[in-house]
Amino acid sequence: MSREEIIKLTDKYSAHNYHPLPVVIAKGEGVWVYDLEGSKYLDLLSAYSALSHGHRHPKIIGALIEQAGKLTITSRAFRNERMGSFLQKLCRLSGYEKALPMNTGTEAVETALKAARKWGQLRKGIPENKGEIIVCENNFHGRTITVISFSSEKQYRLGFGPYTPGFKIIPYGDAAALEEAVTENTAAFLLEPIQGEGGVLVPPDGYLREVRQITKKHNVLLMLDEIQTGLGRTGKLFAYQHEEARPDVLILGKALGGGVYPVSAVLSSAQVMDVFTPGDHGSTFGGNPLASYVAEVALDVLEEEKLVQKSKELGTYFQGELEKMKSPLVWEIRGKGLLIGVEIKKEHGPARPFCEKLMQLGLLCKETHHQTIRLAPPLVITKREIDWALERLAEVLN
Ligand code: IF1
Repeated sequence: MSREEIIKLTDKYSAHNYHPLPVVIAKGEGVWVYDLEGSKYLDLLSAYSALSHGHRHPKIIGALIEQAGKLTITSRAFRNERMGSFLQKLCRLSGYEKALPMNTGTEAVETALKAARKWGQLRKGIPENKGEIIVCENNFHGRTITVISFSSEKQYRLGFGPYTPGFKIIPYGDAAALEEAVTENTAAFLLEPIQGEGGVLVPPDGYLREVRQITKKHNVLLMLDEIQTGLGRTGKLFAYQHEEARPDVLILGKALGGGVYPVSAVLSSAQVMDVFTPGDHGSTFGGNPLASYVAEVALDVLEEEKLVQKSKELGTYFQGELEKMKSPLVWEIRGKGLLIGVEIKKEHGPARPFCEKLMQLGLLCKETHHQTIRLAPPLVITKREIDWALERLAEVLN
């Protein structure tokens, strides 16, 4: 089938909940993807950080094939040999006592919200149905009814009511607003250390540290959604480490699946996690042996290939070179490590046409929040490949 035929077929049968760029990707390897005609593109989106290890990392694909030849899904009704060792690896790496494996990011967020509500009731003594969870304006935590119930983005909510109650929205980056919003019924504060979909928004220095102090003082769980920022994306293993604002609950997804399989997890202390008893919560696929082995090996690769360090060094380089361009079209360049947002000045129109031009030059990226081009390559990218991207970015931005 031709590109046009595939697009037509897809649009005929698929719900129209996306507006993708008109490229049909047929193959991927490392930081490169190839369309049907074999033209190559540098992947600067990495499936929104899910591809931190690059496309089809040989060791991760090896794990997938090895496990697929043996056992794939068991459900949690039985035990499998892989889940324990995956969670041990994850807990050792992160320093948390317990983990709960799920599949998608949104599910892990829902899991954290359930943990927080039940913890609030059982451990903090919040009356039944009175628990509050504070979140931030401009957040993105997923698409389920509960999660969109506390979105501040009109489109994510419109038509999907009635909404789940129990959430309070405060401005992002404003610690005083948190102090003000906390009541004796507050169970948790949930936020992203850097707002991804919000436009790669980095909060002011010291914000996370302050938030850590405030939540501690009021016995409120600090829950960080590091689904996008975690596992090296921002130049630290976890973005909270930029300020040592270690959360009580850490939510991971995307890159945890090594770019091949959806794997998410919630990490916490035994004191929090033990609010879950058999039957309280679960998932058919969560913690399955295929997922567990792939994720365990993905964590091995992260360490072996020093991807966190690479993200830090190459991210600094990439951002520095973008700054040096002094593009008259650019309002601001933001981000940490290899999570970079290039905001186009309003008078030059939205970011989408820039992404379309970049695509024609062989760079795949995606706009976010109208004005911002998100640049987030796989962490396995090399300096030479970044230079290749910079040449093309310069062509479009100058
Ligand atoms: C889409 C955005 C990114 C996330 C954070 C939870 C989730 C996400 C911080 C949910 C997911 C995705 C969803 C995807 C596009 C992408 C995205 F532009 F929509 F906002 F990355 F910035 N927390 N983000 O970023 O995880 O259930 O999807 O596994 O098309 O909706 P999920």
